[in-house]
Amino acid sequence: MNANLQAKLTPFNQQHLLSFWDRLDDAERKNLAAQIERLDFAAINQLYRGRNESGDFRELANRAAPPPAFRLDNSGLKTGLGPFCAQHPPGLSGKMDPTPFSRAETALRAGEVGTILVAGGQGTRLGFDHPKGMYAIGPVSRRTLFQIHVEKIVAAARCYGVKIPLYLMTSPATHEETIAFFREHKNFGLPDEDLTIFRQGTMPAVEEATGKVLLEAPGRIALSPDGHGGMLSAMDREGVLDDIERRGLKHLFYFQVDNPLVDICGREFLGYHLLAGSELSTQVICKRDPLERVGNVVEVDGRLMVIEYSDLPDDVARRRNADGSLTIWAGSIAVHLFSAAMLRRLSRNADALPFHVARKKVAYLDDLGNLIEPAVPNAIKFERFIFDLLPSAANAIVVEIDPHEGFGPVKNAPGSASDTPEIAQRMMIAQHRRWLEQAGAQVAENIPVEISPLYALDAEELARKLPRGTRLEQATYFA
Ligand code: UD2
Repeated sequence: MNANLQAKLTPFNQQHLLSFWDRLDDAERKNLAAQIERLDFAAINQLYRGRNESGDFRELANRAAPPPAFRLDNSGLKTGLGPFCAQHPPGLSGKMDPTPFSRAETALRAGEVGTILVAGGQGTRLGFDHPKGMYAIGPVSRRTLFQIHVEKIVAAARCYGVKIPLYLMTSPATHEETIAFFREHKNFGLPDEDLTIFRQGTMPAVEEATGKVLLEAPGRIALSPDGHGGMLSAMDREGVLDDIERRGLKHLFYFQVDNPLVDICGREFLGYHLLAGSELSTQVICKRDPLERVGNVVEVDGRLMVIEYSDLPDDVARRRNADGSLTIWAGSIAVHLFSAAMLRRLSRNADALPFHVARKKVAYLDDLGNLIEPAVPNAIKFERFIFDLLPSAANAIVVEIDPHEGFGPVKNAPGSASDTPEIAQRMMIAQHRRWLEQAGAQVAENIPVEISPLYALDAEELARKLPRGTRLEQATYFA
């Protein structure tokens, strides 16, 4: 028995982690010892003790007001949006105003913009046994989510004549396979020096009834990713923030791996972010269903925050205004712009992001060493969410987008009721059909069409490129 480890564990009643020590070979002992050394058991115990205190969301939701936002109908420009309002008197049409576009283009041309893709999730709901980014989603091309995202970045870099780096976050479960996939495909055209794949941290799962850290094998603690909020400390630890500073990047466009429609570095969103002097901007959609599985952006006591869909009481979610619209309407699609300076500042503040508690089924070894597959949630996992930076950000803004132009999440297995690959593909086809028709093409009914960003990044570029009189009679992929 290892006395040092025993001494570390005893004050926190976690000695059971060494129950099978005598059965382990040297390599297993070394691994287990390293896992134990890395854990802060005092902090874990504290989180466990506070597991029922993490926020009274009903009370919070009752105080929540809809956030000021740039609405699609332009109404939002009237509301308090910091310095932006001083420059843009009420009534000015945001959609028609060229200023956000030109501000965005200036920042892009100056090489001030980088991208962050979070891809540490395990994609269990999709029923796909690889990193989700490897899922083939292109309706005609069968391109993967990773390829589609990277092509948008490569195309934008080419368009503005700059480097746009990608910082891609993985977890232990997705890291090696993601690296191998990018290597195999030559990074889909992104230069090596512009791609950083970094790994997020982990947290142990603890038994809900006792607070004991669970073993998943005799020599291995059950660890899971620490949530996409783990990005902040991982960027610091892995030198990503240093790289951002070295390159002089000022703004980071953040997105999730599961949304093939995301408008990466889109000029309107970036332009509003810049004009508002915002440290953290958030894209939202007007929720189509009160219980839609998106975070709810609200204002509480004058500060913006997100109440996750799973935390918002149903009756509060269903509240409506006199005109029938949802009171809590702004659904976060997890697309943000962060100022680099804010990320650096908050990465040094250990409490910037609280842990959320999730009750999950976690397979574990019992005292006798049998692997138990629980039928009901038995364990607590701790996760940080990146959107919890919102209340700490200066001049934060909210920008509404049309979901047809930027949100087609791939979450659930084919055939499910919502957020499936088929639905996302239909949306991709519909968007590209609209672009083609706007550019004057005739597209036969019911044929799939798809456009690589390397061919045209948006409807405008397509209109410039597409030969006049284009008629499409069969499935077509513009590469
Ligand atoms: C997320 C948002 C939700 C809404 C929705 C839009 C959270 C908690 N909720 O819901 O508010 O915006 O997306 O589609 O984010 N990930 C990591 N590491 C982790 C966990 C997740 O990188 O430890 C990544 C994951 O690979 C994915 C993204 O974060 O790209 C979202 O994760 P999710 O699928 O668990 O979140 P979801 O769909 O419940």
